[in-house]
Amino acid sequence: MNSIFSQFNTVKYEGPTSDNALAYRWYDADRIVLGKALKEHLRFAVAYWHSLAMTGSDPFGGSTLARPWMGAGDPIELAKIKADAAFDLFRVLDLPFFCWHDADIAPNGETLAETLKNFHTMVDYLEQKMSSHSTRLLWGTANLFSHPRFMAGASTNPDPEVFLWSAATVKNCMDATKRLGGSNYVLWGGREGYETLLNTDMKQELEQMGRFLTLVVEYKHKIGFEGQILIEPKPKEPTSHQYDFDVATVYGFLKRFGLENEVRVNIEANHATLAGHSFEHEIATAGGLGILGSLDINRGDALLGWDTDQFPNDLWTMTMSMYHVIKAGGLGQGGCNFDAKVRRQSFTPDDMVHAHVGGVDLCARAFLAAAKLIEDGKYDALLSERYAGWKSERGAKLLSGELSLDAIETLALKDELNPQPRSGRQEAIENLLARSIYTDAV
Ligand code: XUL
Ligand code: CO
Repeated sequence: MNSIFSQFNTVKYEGPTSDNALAYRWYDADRIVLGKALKEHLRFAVAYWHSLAMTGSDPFGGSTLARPWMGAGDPIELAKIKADAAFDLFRVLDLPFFCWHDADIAPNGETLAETLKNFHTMVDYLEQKMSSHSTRLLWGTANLFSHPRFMAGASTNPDPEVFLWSAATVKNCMDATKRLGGSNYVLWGGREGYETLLNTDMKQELEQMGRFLTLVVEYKHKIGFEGQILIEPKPKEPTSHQYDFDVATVYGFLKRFGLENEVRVNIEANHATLAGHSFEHEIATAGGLGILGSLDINRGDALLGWDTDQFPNDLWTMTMSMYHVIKAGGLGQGGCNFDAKVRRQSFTPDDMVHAHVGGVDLCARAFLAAAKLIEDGKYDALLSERYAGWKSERGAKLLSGELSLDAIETLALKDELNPQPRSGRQEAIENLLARSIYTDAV
């Protein structure tokens, strides 16, 4: 079947010295690193919404990416042409996973029943395509933000009818994710937040959101879905305040509703920076809390304050992010989903391939550099030296809970304390990391 991607051969690994622009220079999928193949550590996924559904429009101009499935015609037939192109792109990139929203793969209908019928028609079609392709589903999700009915939120909407619509939609998206063998189900709170507190009963809305998530977790167990349920934090955009602000806020929300052992997080790089954090900060936070689920890979523009969703190109940041992923025990059932889009001037099919090749290689190179850092051990040694006091008998006793505040006072006076300042060694650490990261890990 011909598609806009048929002209491209499958991208192959050719090593760092290759000058073929459409080759992987770092992503040697079967290479064993830290005891496992690179492709199993990274579990790359293509995002259907950016790579197939995006039109290139922005607030100042219309579509620039004229794709064959975007013209006039029968909406289901066009969705099938889009799906054919999607699987052709997966073939070209040779990546193991993809992700979708319901609205990316199937057209909306006039009613809820018609919308769900369209959706299941397309899930059948994807199932058929997956039977002859190796690409698997990393996660499915529901688009509960684009249609005007969601303008004041989905589960947090002041109108319970929108809650009903959203719950029915998520139930169907979870059924489809299970049917297609998905590893995760994601909830990004598109418009779960507010534009102004002046018209918002925040306490009421958070109760609605907690109830909604509880329903999702109950349904997961009811149908025996073995994937992870993931919340994707974001602090703002499209609303001025999103309730799932960052990893720490999401953890507080999960604790409040008793869901901290049921739900993990899908961390997106550009969402982290919008929250005033780094990507690695959010990963380290989730790792420390035991809720790291999956990653949405992209980058923002340091000069712009919104979610530009560009493909990543910063080796330092990605290496430190991968370092914290490894320290957290890896991505498990999660993966690295390219929630990234080409710029609106990059409208040719080869732009889409170049974008993914660069992103894949950056992540693979960063993972190799992080693994090298860990195997080399010098950085970890500096860190453990800094905290060595806490490994001593006295340090362990302080954390064990056996000493009260007044017992600690007695101990402090008896020991004749005289703590000495010690260097934080930031520049020495930065130099050590720079030597390690920018020296090719082949
Ligand atoms: C929006 C975003 C979404 C989620 C899935 O900023 O990241 O695409 O990843 O709904
Ligand atoms: Co995302």
